[in-house]
Amino acid sequence: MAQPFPKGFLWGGATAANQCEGAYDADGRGLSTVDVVPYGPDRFAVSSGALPMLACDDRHTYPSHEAIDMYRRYKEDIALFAEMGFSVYRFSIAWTRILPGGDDQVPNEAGLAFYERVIDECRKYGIEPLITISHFDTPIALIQKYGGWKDRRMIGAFLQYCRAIFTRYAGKVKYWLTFNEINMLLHMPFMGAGILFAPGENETEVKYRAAHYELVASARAVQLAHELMPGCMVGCMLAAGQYYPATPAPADVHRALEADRDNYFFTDVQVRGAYPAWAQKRIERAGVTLDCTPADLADLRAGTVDFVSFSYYASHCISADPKQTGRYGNAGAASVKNPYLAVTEWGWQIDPVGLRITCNSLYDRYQKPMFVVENGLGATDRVEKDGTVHDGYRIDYLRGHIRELKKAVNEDGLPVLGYTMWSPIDIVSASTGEMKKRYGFIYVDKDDAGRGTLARSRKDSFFWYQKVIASNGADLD
Ligand code: BGP
Repeated sequence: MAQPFPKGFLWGGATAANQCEGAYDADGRGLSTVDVVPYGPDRFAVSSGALPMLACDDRHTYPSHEAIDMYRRYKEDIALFAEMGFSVYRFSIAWTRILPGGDDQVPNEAGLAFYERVIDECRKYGIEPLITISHFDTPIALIQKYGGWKDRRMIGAFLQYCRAIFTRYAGKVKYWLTFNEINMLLHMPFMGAGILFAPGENETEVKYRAAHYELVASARAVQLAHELMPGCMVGCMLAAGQYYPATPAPADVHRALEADRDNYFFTDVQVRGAYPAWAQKRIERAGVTLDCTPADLADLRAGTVDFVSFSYYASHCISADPKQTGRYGNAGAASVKNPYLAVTEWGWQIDPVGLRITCNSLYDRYQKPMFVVENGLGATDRVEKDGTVHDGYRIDYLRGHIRELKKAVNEDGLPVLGYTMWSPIDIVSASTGEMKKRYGFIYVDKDDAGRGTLARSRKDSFFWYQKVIASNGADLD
């Protein structure tokens, strides 16, 4: 049999609260950005902040309100994860289940108790929880009060939330991530950071300032986690995917370097503890003044992360010629068509080797342990008469990526802690709000119009992943 991954490599899957839990107003939960992002043509305008929406209305439907009802079905779902052999499950905590108003002095006990039950259920099966503290999740009350991450006071609110969950789950959770895909703030300011732009406002300035506050909040959360939970490991989380130059023309190569830096802007600070010179120059050139205090700089230095986690769905390709940009890439990342790659039904370029390249680039830059916390294929599935789903295309996608990841680990010698594919169970798509863009090993009976029994069933890929895990990645056939 082929070589396995190193002993102790963690296998599992990843989800986000708003995309699977539903029960958006149950047990005292407060409203959050993701709850007001509708399904349908207005979705992108709301996610990006172009169309302000701070409450739900009757004209739209909101997929997160019910999602796949994992809030009530988590036991059944975790049992299925355990049946596949998961050793890790990445999920996020909804900020507003814990602090409904975003910065309440007393946390909501029902929210704390819910996640404690989820954590205990994982532990029952020997599954390590990996928790995302903020996954596209800004409390609406804090947008009304402060304008979301535009305002420095968000740092204090975030830390209050962190203190509540760190105190409660200390000793039960080792792995934490601060902000999911922190770089998405640049592309989806509302969904990523609760930002709405006032007419005439300097959008670049607002985004850089918000990024700074999130980076300081992340660094302070790392320090607090280390203080309250000795031995825990806190990671940053980047929407990754190497940029390739569209041609070997030096201008294209330089453009690709700059595009990668849009992402490294965040992780360079989170991993190395300071803004690199090129980032400072970028900020200056954009005419932006950061609200950055000496205490912030000290916090950034003291709160560097323990590991680097990232999502990888696709590589990107870019040209220096602005006329040649397109939208082949994951949400928000402009990319021209790479003629060597096939695309998914949603136009994301499929590039398993790109995962190995991305891992190597991140390690060459940071020399920190890494964690692949999202990777998967969104596809339309067909349910056969007997209820089976033959999703060989999903198996092919994952097999290709896991094979390349194995080369990164076994041949390039990179320290990768684990792999949590996205998403082990069908959930609401973050970019489109669809149910039909399915990622799961587990099929959920629900369609885009909200119809269905929510019953769960095992696809072919379920049994394939079970075998992959049982052989620690040796058997990928
Ligand atoms: C990432 C997000 C996830 C997720 C995934 C797949 O950007 O962290 O929340 O959903 O992409 O994207 P989508 O659901 O849009 O297909």
